[in-house]
Amino acid sequence: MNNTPSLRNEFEQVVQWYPGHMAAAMRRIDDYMKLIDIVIEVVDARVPHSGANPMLDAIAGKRPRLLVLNREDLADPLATARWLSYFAKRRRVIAINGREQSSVAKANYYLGQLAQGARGTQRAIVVGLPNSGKSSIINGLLRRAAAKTEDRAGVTRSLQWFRVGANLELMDSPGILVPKISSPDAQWKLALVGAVPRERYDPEDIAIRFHRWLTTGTNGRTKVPDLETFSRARGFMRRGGEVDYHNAAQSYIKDFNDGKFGRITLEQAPKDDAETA
Ligand SMILES: Nc1nc2c(ncn2[C@@H]2O[C@H](COP(=O)(O)OP(=O)(O)O)[C@@H](O)[C@H]2O)c(=O)[nH]1
Ligand SMILES: [Mg+2]
Repeated sequence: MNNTPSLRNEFEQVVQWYPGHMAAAMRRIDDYMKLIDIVIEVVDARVPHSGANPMLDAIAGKRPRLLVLNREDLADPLATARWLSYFAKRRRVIAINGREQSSVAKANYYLGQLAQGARGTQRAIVVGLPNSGKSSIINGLLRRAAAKTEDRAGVTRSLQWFRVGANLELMDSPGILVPKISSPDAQWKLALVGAVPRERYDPEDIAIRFHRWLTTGTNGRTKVPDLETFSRARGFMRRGGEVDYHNAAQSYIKDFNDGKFGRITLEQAPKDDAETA
């Protein structure tokens, strides 16, 4: 048998959407916000556009905000540099590797600046899509933290705050934002970077769409194998000689996220009108 990998959902939703519990999570953030002075938004540097949820603008309101492009180690450095200069005109932004303490320390520095000059202790929350690196960054920030601060009157017991700067406290649990997966493009990209639960998509679809995108963008000159080549090279065979594309695709996606295909950014910064005007 000579099966080939195929797109199951060429004309359909790539991701089976799950609005219910995510909407609840968004409402919870809205509740926290009353206690929050500073918002730390974590976005995967490989999807700076799709990895953000524009609803955060309304949720955060006028609060000072730090945009953290995380996983810079997996993103194309030139693309990240362009995103940084694009965003820097609009807000405070840094690119970091959330797994490295020295890198997270950059966020510490900026947060200190945001809190400085404000009256009284400022309270910050980390928000972002699932798997964007929120917990890693919280852990990084808390590593230097003093002991837990006491609850303020009227604040629910379940929320815990840690002092991370002279007049800055951090909430120990993150706010989870809903992915805004409007276009099929945003859907496969968000699934590929891990922002969508596994049971919500077909990994074959994601691997195939990614490689098709890569091939188009590089005029076919990419060294990244397509799913078929990858599957056969890795020996993903079922009994009877059929290729097991499903499991192969899961490994493919894992390899992408382990950086084995190189540093790849899935979305480029828009050309800035301000620059050309
Ligand atoms: N390569 C890389 N991996 C990261 C980075 N930040 C977080 N991770 C990994 O990504 C996964 C999800 O991170 P986590 O902090 O749990 O994300 P959360 O779901 O937003 O809390 C974990 O395996 C982390 O080790 C980063 O900057 N680079
Ligand atoms: Mg987490």
